[in-house]
Amino acid sequence: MIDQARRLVVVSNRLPLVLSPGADGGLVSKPGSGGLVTALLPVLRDRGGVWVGWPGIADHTAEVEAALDRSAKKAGYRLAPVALSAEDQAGFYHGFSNEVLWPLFHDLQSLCNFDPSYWRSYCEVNHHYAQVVLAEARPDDFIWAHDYQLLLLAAELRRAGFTAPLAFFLHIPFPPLDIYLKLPWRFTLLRALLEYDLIGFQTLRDHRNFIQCVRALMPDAHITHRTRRVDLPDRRGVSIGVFPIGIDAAAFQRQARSAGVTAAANALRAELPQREVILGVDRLDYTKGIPLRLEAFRLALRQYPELQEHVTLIQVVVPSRDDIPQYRNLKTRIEQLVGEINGEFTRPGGWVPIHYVYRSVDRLDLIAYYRAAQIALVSPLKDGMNLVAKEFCACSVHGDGVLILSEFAGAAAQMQNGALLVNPYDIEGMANAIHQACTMPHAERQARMKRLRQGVSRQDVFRWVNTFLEAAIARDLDAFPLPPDYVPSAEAEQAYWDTAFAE
Ligand code: GDG
Repeated sequence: MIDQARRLVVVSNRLPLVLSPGADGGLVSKPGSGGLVTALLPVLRDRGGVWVGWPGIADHTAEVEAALDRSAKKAGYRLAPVALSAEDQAGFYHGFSNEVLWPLFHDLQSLCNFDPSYWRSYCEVNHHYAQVVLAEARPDDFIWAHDYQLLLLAAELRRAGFTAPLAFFLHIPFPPLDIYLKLPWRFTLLRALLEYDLIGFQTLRDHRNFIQCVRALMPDAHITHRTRRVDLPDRRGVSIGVFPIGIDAAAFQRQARSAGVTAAANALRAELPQREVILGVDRLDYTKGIPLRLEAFRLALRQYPELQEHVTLIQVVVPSRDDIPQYRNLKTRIEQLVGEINGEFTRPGGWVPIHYVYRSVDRLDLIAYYRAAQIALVSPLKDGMNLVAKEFCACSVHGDGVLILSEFAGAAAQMQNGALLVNPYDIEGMANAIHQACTMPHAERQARMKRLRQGVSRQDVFRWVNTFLEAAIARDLDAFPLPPDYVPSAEAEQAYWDTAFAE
């Protein structure tokens, strides 16, 4: 489909930088630091390319253009801004993307607001992104679009007669048929998605759900190659692949060992002597399962009193989308639970069971938290992948951390052999897993973490980018091994219940 010579055009909701007012009244830009940017940077530099997205500022001015030009010179690739008005942001981003697609694709249909004006705005803004791509791209470029904000982009580009190869990666889950069916625009959206040439999902679960929707809703679709190809009359075939995203594991390891992080982690540990530090790090989001996690921690302290004064939960919550009422309510609920739990258990000797941090922390402080913690508690109700789980393992440089991970995080498929998997709705099961992690023999911790660290290093974000681009070159995906699947096992569950209630 593509060859090595093609330029790469990346399209995502946001450009990979943050613009803010500078001292001289102009704008200064800070390059984005996420794994996606790090991994794509060498590819964009080698092949040359463009990144298309919203610059993060509502008013599109000459100053924005100038700041982007300066950033592009430093970055080594072009940054093409999509100008969005405050109204566009409200309907397309806050509305359809975050109040319809986000909850629906995470199986939380009751939180959806299917406002028809949101849909119209989503269509218009996808058209708008397509116009910028058309202005920037050459016919022999390769276009790689990212995530749920751009499901209609390929259809918009094809309508305009654009013929270059188009690929798409969905960072969040794809829902099962019964849930997808609730979407009033289900046929249009699915047909539009199939205008891409390659669609990548995080896990086999998402791939299975997608194929199930295509089978049910598109009787004219022909599904072949062990469900990795969909053909429709009068269209070119679409390849469907599974590409679990990774992190820049080497960078996390290097930074976790650096002198600054070591000192910060030691200082944190010194404040919490003789305690197991359990860590939770999440954006403020109802999909991350924070209230149920706090309830499980409370139950663990009640059910296993020997844990009291010996464990501390550090919960970092990063503010996000706090203009949506559900997010504000979630914050109130979290703060109420933290207050209740600290009120119930805090002891005069200085032990406070939960240290609650509600702000964004800088990257090195985050890595210091990862390194200082012995246990990470990652319990989303559903998650495309969950990078926090992988980052914790990369930073557990002594190799003795324990990862408690939701079986509904995409990461569970790759990490099931090392993590303690939990059902985030099962408060008792999570409380037992907390106890199990706190009392796990050192040798078992090391054996589990070794497997996890090997996996995270091997399947890093560079491999993810390369595999995705290779899949885009290949005519079919038969040569690409499928990643492991995760399905709960009845035997393991029975064994768990047997031991949980054994005298
Ligand atoms: C979407 C999908 C999928 C968090 N707090 C701070 C901070 N972070 C960084 C973490 C991590 C990232 O944010 C969060 O990534 P997640 O994967 O956990 O979640 P989403 O933001 O929901 O991402 C998800 C991902 O896309 C990639 O495909 O895994 O399933 O929902 O990298 O380190 N970084 C800093 N300070 C913080 O306070 N510097």
